[in-house]
Amino acid sequence: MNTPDLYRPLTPEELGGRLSAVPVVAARVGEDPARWTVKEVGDGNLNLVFIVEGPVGTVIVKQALPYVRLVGDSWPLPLYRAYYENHALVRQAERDPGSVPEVYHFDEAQALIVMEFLSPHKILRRKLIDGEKVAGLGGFLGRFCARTAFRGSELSLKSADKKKDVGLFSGNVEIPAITEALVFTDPYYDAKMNHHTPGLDPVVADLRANPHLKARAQRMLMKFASNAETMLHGDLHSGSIMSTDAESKVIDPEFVQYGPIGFDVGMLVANFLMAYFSQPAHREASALLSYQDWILTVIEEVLTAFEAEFRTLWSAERTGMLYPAALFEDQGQSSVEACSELLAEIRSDALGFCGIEMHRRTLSLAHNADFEDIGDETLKRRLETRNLLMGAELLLRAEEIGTNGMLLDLARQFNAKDVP
Ligand code: SR1
Ligand code: MG
Repeated sequence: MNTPDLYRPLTPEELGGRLSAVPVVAARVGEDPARWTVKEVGDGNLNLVFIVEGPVGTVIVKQALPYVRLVGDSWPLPLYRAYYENHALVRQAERDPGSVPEVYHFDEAQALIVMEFLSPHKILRRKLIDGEKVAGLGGFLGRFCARTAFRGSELSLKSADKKKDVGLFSGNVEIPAITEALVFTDPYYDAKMNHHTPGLDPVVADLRANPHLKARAQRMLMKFASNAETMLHGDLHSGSIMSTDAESKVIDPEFVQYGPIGFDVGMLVANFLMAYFSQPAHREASALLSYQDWILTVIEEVLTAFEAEFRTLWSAERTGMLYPAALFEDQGQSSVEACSELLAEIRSDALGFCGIEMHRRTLSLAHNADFEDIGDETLKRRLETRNLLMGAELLLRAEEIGTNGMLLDLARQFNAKDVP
């Protein structure tokens, strides 16, 4: 674990001196730090991020700060999250090769990871705001979710190995606590750090006046906190994905924890739905419909690829203690129905998590640029209202929305909803 007294947030000026002594970094960037250019480019909620460029090549350096960058040092946050992020990246690379940046070096004392510089990749959220398409996006993300979920669970892992891993990640306490509060609870009451677009008050009041909806959100929180089904990314939004026009990578798994299989895929779909609902503020009318349709296609591809890959792994890699062949195939019985039933449950969980994520990004502390970049407050409120209402529908009726067609129809209905 880290040694806090050795740690300090590094400046671009001192980074070269420190990292050029690490052979693997010198080999990637160049031996002489005097010829390095270092820029701090972090614009996320938590960390420092440096681009380090030299005569040989470029790397990314991510260093955890001991507090929440978005809020300041009044909200301390342990540095050990970098330790868990490093472990998560290693496991994701094993479970879905090529899906995450390669890690070159991890310095536990400095809470610092040196990794592959992705270029010409852009943060996906920005691409969606700018109206850019990414070939193969939905398939890649659906397979990533299925592979990391299946291969990180006792459907695949030996029970003892999985339990040991649950033990390792269970030390990451404060990070899940952020999600437990900011995502699952704060949107549904007047929590201290909440903020929302002023004209949303009546819609927000309706949500908070619905005990059934709040009970559903708390039930999802119970699953999130208690169902250690697999190793999650834990924060799989469009800011945790970098893409070119034809290739994508998943980054930033510092919110890693063991949790329910449907969580990552649900968060992902929520972020595509928010991109979808926010589009009228970002596109000319002539391009709006076709780009919104493309986003819906991506959602459909995520869900289809997730299910198809999960079924493939079920047939080929079901080597763990769950649903063993001894109970099915070895007795001449198919396990296809068991797989379908499990997938239906995962889907319903995913849609519940999806609805909650749509709420928290509009009502809780950490909003997203899809809506925050909208200058016209009336338009912002109208688009956020559609998003909030669809989120409630998903949370309340997750089990009933059994097909992707139903989900996309619902999105189209709410997108067309006349909001004063
Ligand atoms: C205080 S951290 C706020 C948010 O930033 C991260 O990216 C997570 O989404 C978290 O909920
Ligand atoms: Mg992040």
